[in-house]
Amino acid sequence: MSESTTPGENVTEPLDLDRADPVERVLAGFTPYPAEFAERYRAAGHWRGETFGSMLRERAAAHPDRIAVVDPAGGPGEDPTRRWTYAELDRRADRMAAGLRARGIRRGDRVVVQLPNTAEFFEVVFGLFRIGALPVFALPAHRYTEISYFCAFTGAVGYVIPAVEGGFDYRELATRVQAETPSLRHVLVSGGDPGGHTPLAAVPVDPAGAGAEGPEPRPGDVAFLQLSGGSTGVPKLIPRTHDDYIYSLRGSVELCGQDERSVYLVVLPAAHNFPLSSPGSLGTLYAGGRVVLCPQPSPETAFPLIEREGVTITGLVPPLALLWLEAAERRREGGGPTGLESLEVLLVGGAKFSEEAARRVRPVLGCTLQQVFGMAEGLVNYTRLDDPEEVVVTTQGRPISPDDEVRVVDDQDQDLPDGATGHLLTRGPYTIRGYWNAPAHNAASFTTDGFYRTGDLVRRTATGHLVVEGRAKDQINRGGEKVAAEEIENHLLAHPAVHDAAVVSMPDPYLGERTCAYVVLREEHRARPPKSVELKRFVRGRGLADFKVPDRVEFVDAFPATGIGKVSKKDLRAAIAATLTTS
Ligand code: OOB
Repeated sequence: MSESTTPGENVTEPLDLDRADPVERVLAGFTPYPAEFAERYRAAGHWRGETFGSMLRERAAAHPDRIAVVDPAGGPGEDPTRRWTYAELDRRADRMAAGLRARGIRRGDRVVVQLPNTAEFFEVVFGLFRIGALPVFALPAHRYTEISYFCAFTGAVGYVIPAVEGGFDYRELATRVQAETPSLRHVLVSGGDPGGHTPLAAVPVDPAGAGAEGPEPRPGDVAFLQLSGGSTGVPKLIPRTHDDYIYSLRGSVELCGQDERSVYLVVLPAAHNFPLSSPGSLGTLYAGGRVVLCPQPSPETAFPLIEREGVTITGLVPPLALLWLEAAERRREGGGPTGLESLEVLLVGGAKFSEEAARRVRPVLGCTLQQVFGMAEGLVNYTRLDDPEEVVVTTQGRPISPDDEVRVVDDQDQDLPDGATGHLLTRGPYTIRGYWNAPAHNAASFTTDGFYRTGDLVRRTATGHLVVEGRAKDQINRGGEKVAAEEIENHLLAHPAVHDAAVVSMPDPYLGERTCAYVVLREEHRARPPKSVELKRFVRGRGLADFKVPDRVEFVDAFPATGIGKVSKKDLRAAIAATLTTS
């Protein structure tokens, strides 16, 4: 661990990005479902040969005038809210697809999409889906380190950004990344001054124009690359196909009781798997419902939108659910209505939701809680709408599909009985068989017969529900935002005073966990150690998402060791937890 690695270094056998055909390049990094499984999933009716392009086309034909997307922070005017019908979204996707094709973007090409919760997100993503180019779903919080890695590792030809958002200038970031990434030909800027790049608004063209035709993607094609929460030095990319993802949408829509009357509020960053597909915006569009974009997750922004737009369903990570519960309680104490009367279902997931908070959802928010335990790699568990309240508040649900195979095993991969806590392994019709272009990681993250090692420690109840008991992967779950310990350790190790670093979780009443970096200094720096804040500033200065900067830094002379001489993170976690309870 004291060896410093830079992003990209621990990826073996890098893909030949000079291969001429972009589709071939994607395929070369993709582990397909074995034929007998694919046949089984088709025969069961899970995979129905749909693509995102055809899905939107069909919905637009069936109900062209129904509202698909509502963006309250839209263009200038008295009521700046933009409302796009299904026909409008479909037309915009066609025009975007044609414009992207006319600029040379082809089926199989990768395009990093880093947009806030705006209507353009859907215009761009469906435009890309339609030509079979792959969105790479970056989060707004990602910075130079992550973005430059995604662009280089995927050989991205495009990068789509806002101009300035949350005080951060994405155009400057794009300029820097573009200068270093030969493949990156197109930087498209949504809204505001494009700052020398191409305005996104200049891309769409009439699809009837020349040069706009091209091959359509197939249902078994990779539709996009999602990001893994990760536990290694660099994030891994998750290839999801149209077939598998649309199946997870259909299943989610059913289990969450969604239909054309559903109004889903996108509170979390739109590109994350949870608000995208559980059932999320794409599930809502699948069901023919309405997607409302929330520019900020705070109750001050979200509550008035819920009231005005008649939102029926939304998804939150536990810290936000706590914040909403507090705000709604204050409104109730004030004697007035909460304004949340339209809300029927609240999904909470991404991190463990405490039983105590879960019990408050129905009385305080007046809606049904559904716990979600999902992962961008595939498997998603939901508590059911008709589960007894005890099950809803004490478990993280059960899998979507009868064909989700779930194993709970000990350290030797031996199956454990119900009630015992062990490692969760899973395989099924919407769980990947491998990360994209990462053979070494895949050997460790999947069993030889294709089960994904989730890194989660769970127990299964007699009813088949899963309870998340902990984690074996070296990751901190900061209220749903995942921090890979190794990635942060590598950044700390780049500091001249740092001899060794070990990043662990520490308990936090609000986020569940925060990050604590234990640091051993080099001999010569021990007399005059750097301040914690200096190390935090150093990590931030490396240009990475803010949520990854350690919350606390502790200096020690040496790390506790396990029996075989590895750093005992268990002991470090216990030490910081003890420090926090006594201080
Ligand atoms: C969701 O996806 P990711 O890919 O950001 O993170 C997956 C990991 C899981 O392996 C687990 O460690 C943790 O997040 N997790 C939970 C949880 N939901 C996710 N841990 C405890 N309780 C839960 N309810 O986080 C995600 C994807 C789709 C839907 C919902 C969440």
